[in-house]
Amino acid sequence: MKSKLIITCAISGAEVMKEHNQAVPYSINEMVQQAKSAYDAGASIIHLHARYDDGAPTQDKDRYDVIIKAIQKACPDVIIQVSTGGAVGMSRDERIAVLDVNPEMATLDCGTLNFGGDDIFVNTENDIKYFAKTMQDDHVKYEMECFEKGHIDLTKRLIKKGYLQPPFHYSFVLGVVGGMTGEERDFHFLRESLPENATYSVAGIGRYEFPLAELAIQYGGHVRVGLEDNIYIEKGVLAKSNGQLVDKVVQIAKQYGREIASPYETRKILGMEN
Ligand code: KMH
Ligand code: ZN
Repeated sequence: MKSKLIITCAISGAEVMKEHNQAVPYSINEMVQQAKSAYDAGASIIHLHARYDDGAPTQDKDRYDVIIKAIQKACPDVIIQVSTGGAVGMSRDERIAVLDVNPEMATLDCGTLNFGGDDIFVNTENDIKYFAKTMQDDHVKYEMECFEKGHIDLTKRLIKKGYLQPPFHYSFVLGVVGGMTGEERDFHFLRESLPENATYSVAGIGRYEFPLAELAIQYGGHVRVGLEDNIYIEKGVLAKSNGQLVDKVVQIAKQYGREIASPYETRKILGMEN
C-alpha cells in the first residue's frame, strides 16, 4: 500500500521575482501569507529561502529566524525545511549560516550543475560532506536534492563510505536548464536508481511541475510544488498563490485515491520522530 502523500511547498525561492509573479513573497508578512496558503491547502513541509523586503535572497540566520517564528505562529505544526542551496554564487560559508537557526529540516544539494547562462550551482564532493556532517551533528533532517542521475550516484558512493546516514530522503529537481529534464523516462530512471528503502519527492521546474507530480502520486513518491519552481497554474495563467499550486496537487491525488499526509504523518514517514 502506498503511504500518504507528502506535499512540500517551495514558497519563495532565491531567483524568482515579483516581476515574474506578484505572489512571490519577500517581506515577513508575505512569507507568512504564502506559507499559510500552502499549509491550509495541504502542504506539510515549507521549503524556505529567506529574502529581504526588496527581494534580495539571504542566508542570514537572523532573517531566517524571524521568518520561521512568524510562519510557526500561523502554522504551528508545519515542518520548515530551510535551503542550504541559497542563491547561485553564494559561498559555502554563506550558505551554511542558516543552520545556526537549528532548523528541523534542510536541503542537501548533491552535485554541481550549470544553472543557465554563465551561472554554475557549485556543490563539490567536499561541500556535500561538510554540509552533511554539520547537519548530522546538529540532528537536522536532510533532503538530498539531485538534479540529475550522477548526483544520485555520488550519494551512493558517500553512503558506502559512511558520510551519509539513513533514513534517506531524496528530492529530484528536474527541468533546470543545465540539469536533467523531467520527462517520464527521466522520472523512472531516477526512482529506479535509488538506494533501497529511500523515500523521494519530485520537484518539476516550469511545465514539468504537474506531470511529474502526477507520476509521483501514481508511483508512491512525494511531491514538491511552489512558486520557486513554477509560476503558472496552467499554461499561460499565473498562479494566484502557493496555496493554489498545492491545491491542484491535492485534486490530482484525490483522483488516484492518495491521501495527504499531515505534518505529524510526514515526520513519521520520513523517520523524524524522536
Ligand atoms: N537557488 C538554487 C541555486 C536548495 O534550495 O537547496 C538552489 C536551490 C537548492 O534552490
Ligand atoms: Zn530551493
